[in-house]
Amino acid sequence: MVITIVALNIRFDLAEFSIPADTPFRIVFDNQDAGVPHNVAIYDSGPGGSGLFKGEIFNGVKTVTYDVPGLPAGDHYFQCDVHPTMNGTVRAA
Ligand SMILES: [Cu+2]
Repeated sequence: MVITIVALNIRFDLAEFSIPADTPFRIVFDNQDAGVPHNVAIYDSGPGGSGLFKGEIFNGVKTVTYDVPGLPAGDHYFQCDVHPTMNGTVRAA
């Protein structure tokens, strides 16, 4: 499964996405903010939860594909570690 996430103007273009639990997937992360570093990191519950995945931080404009390991069933949390106001929910079921 492939999820595409765009970052533009210090915002993600989606607030949540759903994936099958315990199944590796890919995130195509399109950072369109020139000269601005972003990433996508996933935590088990919310900010300060255990890290499940940490994508490389990189400056735009650039697209990087992350290989993400399978996540346990449940609702998790994703954010940009550089800008924690960029965040949303990952639903694994
Ligand atoms: Cu960011």
